[in-house]
Amino acid sequence: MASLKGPGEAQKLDGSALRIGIVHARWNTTIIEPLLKGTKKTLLASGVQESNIVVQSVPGSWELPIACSKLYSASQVQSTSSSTLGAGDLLGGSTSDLTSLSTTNAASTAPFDAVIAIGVLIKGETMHFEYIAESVSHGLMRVQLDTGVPLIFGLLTVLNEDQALARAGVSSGSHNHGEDWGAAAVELGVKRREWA
Ligand code: DLZ
Repeated sequence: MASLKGPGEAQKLDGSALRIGIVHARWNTTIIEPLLKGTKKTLLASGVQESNIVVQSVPGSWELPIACSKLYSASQVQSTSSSTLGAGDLLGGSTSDLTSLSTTNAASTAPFDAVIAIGVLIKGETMHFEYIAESVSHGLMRVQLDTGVPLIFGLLTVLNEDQALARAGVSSGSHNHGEDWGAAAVELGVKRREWA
């Protein structure tokens, strides 16, 4: 029987023409890594070419809105110039720690069809979690509406590590939410082209 929760039946969409950007935080890397893997797995299974997936990282979730905004606007500039965009270009920052999952030298120079923000916020003893979760959520929505590029919300806001592991497909029998984020990016990327 289908689960009550979740995104419903997967759409069978062709992502082969899409270019997708991913920005992930490095905080809670052991959770981020499987989420990133799950996201890429669905993108590739939907036909997105590996060379058209650009992955960059930032220190923590707080930095996701500015990074997604900059990554997208850099891809718009790139589409009208000969400059290249790869891991490490972002905000003049450093190369992703998860370099084995990162893709540089994207084949396409078109603006991204969708951008996926991935972060994991785990509640601690202070109000830090509440401030970051709310600000980052609003920030990502603002970037999405201001730029017009679909920005997939891959921010886990969990109360403890067990909840995080259960949403990253790490706990036995659990589902990797990254797979849903990849599917959402393909669906919204295809729809964005139809809406244009
Ligand atoms: C400082 C901090 C804390 C305490 N917790 C998290 C977290 O659970 N998840 C996350 O992605 N980032 C965390 N950060 C880092 C902030 O997001 C940010 O990177 C720093 O405050 C620097 O701006």
